[in-house]
This record gives sequence, C-alpha cells and structure tokens, in this order.
Amino acid sequence: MKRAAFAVIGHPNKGKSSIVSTLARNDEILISPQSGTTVEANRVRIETENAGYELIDTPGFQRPTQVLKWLKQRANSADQRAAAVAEFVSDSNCQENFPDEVQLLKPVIDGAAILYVVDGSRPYGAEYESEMEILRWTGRPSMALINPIEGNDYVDEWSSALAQYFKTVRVFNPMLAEFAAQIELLTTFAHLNPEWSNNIENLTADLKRARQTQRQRAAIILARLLQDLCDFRASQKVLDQAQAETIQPILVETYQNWMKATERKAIEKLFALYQHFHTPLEIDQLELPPDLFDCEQWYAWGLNKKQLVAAAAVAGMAAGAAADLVVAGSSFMLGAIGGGILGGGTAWFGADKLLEIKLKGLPLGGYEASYGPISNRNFPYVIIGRFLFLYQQISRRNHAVRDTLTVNPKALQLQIDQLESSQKKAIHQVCEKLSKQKVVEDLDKTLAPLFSE
Ligand SMILES: Nc1nc2c(ncn2[C@@H]2O[C@H](COP(=O)(O)OP(=O)(O)OP(=O)(O)O)[C@@H](O)[C@H]2O)c(=O)[nH]1
Ligand SMILES: [Mg+2]
Repeated sequence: MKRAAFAVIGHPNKGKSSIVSTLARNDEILISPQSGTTVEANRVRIETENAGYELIDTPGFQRPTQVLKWLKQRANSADQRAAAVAEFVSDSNCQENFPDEVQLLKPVIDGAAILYVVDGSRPYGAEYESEMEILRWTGRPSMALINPIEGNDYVDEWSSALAQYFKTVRVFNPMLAEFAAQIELLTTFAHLNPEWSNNIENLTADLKRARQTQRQRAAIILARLLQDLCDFRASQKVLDQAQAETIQPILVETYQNWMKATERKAIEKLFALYQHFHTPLEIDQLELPPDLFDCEQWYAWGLNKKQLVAAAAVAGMAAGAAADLVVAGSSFMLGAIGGGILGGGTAWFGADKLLEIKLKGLPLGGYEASYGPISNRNFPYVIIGRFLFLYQQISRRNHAVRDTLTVNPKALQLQIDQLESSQKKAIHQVCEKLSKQKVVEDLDKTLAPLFSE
C-alpha cells in the first residue's frame, strides 16, 4: 500500500509547524511567534495500527522571486519545469544562496505532495504568486490550507486567489480544529492521489478506533486512582500512646504526600495517553481541607451537602443513612463555632475532622499507629471531578497549543446529571462503596459514561 507524504509549505510564520504538530499529535515540534523558527525540513512519521503517512515541516520561503527567476532561466517550456526545480535543489550554489527554498522543495522533488499554508487573517498580496508558481512548477499533487490565525477577515479573498493555483482549498485552524475536522482534512488528502486512498481510509479508521481506546484507558486510570486514594492509609509501629502522638505529624505528612503524588502520577499517565508530554499544568495540590462538606474550595470539585444527600437517595441508601449525611455535615457547625480554634490551631486539629490517628494493639506487643483511609462520602466525587476536568481539557487540546493548562473547575454534578438515571445510580453506588474501602469490580466500566467525546 502506498504511503502518503505531505510537505507543509508557505511563508514564514503562517502556522506550518502548528499544522504538523496538531495533525501528528506531537508536542515536540518547535512553534514560536518568531519568524524563521523552522530552518530545516523535518520529517515526522505518523504511524497507526494499519497505516501511516509522513508530514514534512519546512522552513518558510525567503526569496521566492529570485528563485523563480533562476528557474525561468532553466526552462523554456512547461515540460522542462519540474526538471528545473530538481536542478535547483541539487545545485550547490543554490544550496548556499537559497538554503530555505532548497530545504522546502527537496521533499517535494523526492515525491511528497504539497500543503500550501496561508494566513486568512492577513490580506492576500501578489508577492505570494512567486511561491505558488514555484510550487506549480514541481507538478506535484497539491492543496492549500487557509489558517485563520487571528480571524476570518480575508478568507474569501484568499480562496479566490488560491483557486487559481490549487484545485482544493480548505480552511484549517491548527489550534482549534476538533478531532472530526482533523479526520475530514485527512480524508481530503486522499483525493490528492488515488494511490493513497486505501492507506488514508485505514488511517482514519485507526485513528477513530484509537480515540475510543483512549477513552477506555482514561476510565481505567481514574478507576485505579479512585481505588488507591480511597484505600490508602499510612501506618507505623509504636511502643505506646505517647510515641503515637509524637509521630502524628509524620504520619499525616506521609499520607498527604502519598495522596498528592499518586494523583499527580495518574494525571501524567492521562496526559501521556493523549501524547501530551510537555503541557505546563497549573493545578492546586490535592489538599485535604478540614471538612470535605463545607470547605468552599471543595464545592467546585465534589458535591455539596444537598447534592450528596440527593446522590445518596439515588444510590438507594437507607433513609437513615441519608439523614446521617446531613448530620455528618454538622461538623460544619463545629467549623463555624470553632472557627477561631480551627483557623489558629494546628493543621492537625483541622484534619482531625476528616481523619484521625488510630492506634491498634499488636499481638506481639506494641501498637500500630495509622492514619487514613479517608471515608468521607464526598471524597470519591472530588477525585472524579478533578480528573474529569483534566480529561476534558487534555483530550481536546491540540498539540500546537502550548500555553499553560490552568484548572478552572466546573461542577461535576452537571456531568453526572447528563447521564441516564441507571448510569447515575451506578456511579453514586460505587462512590458509596469506595468511601467504605470496598473493592469495586469493573469500576472503569461504571465510570466510562463520564468520559464523553
Ligand atoms: N491564534 C493562533 N495562533 C496561531 C495559529 N497558527 C499559528 N499560530 C501562531 O503563529 C506563530 C507561528 O506559528 P508556527 O507554526 O511556528 O509557524 P511556521 O509557519 O512554522 O513558522 P516558521 O517556522 O517560522 O516559518 C506561533 O506563535 C503560533 O502559536 C492559529 O491558528 N491561531
Ligand atoms: Mg515552523
């Protein structure tokens, strides 16, 4: 099966590398606001299960008018033009005088098709005609992409001009194009050369399947994280109660550090699953506030008291248990009354609301002091909320996007509400089990509906 290769070509700073980065799902490709960032042709292979193709990122045209002049001296008629371009690429003087044009034309001479990239937010100008003319001289299959970098103002103007040189013209924004738009573009590529159509058909089918698998894997990562965080306890042997008291802060620290590190590792796995290896992330550490029901910052992540009572009802918990939840929330009262103590006292005092050190006698003497696991009913929702937010961001983030991913929480409840009632109920039931440190079979399958496209 013939594999396609596309050289992405254009003026400097028009988003060529951005397009390669997004289509290849590769966040290592250099992109920058500085013109002339790409200085050498860079071949990027895209491999899927049953197919593959190549994108070639190239430097921008620097002196197209002079290059065209050079070429015109070498070809008297149309049949000689492609050979003139080939001569240009292998000519040592040209390699020295026009390094950028040699770099960008070489892959085309070697058999790649052309993706010509322009900026739809800037006016068309005749100066682009030398570039398009040179590309036409190669005789290779080609299409044009209009990247609306700062808007659509000149897209129509560009479309008319490009139609003079290219049979196929598409608008494609490497920052915002969703998965479906990327697949659509790949499908268009297939039309450039009938020899590639089988391969590209396999490619798009593979990519769609891979995306489905990614969602399943994301659910598996969350399932493990939930089970781990809900079950974890830090413990240590001690001789007596006095010693237990002295090691309290150490146990608490061990516990909290482990919880944070475990969540962090799961997030890294999630990002790697979507081939994002360099995304700068700004996320608050997973801190355990004194009271998971009432601390302001947790509302955004977990469920509030009322929602939690409703969830309990949906999950089919006994009426008494639901009432307990409201009472459990009365530590809110404690918080309110004892605000001074909580605020000014040690962190330990506050954490005591959620968790406390337990002391257990050991058969051969001495004690085991332990901290955790957390059995607050809201806790699984908090973990789900944080993870799902990041899933939504990263699974839709194009690889050309390089800014910091900041966490701006939305209510998890909204997403759970969108599910069918049986799915909702199943999730509330597993959260209830998790908060009691029960092992949940097929947790990932229950969570799967939360991972929407
Ligand atoms: N907002 C926005 N910015 C874009 C878009 N495409 C590219 N950019 C930005 O434009 C700048 C240039 O993008 P590159 O992809 O490096 O452009 P290039 O054509 O490869 O540039 P050279 O390698 O220098 O020729 C970068 O700062 C990109 O972030 C877009 O669709 N929208
Ligand atoms: Mg570049």
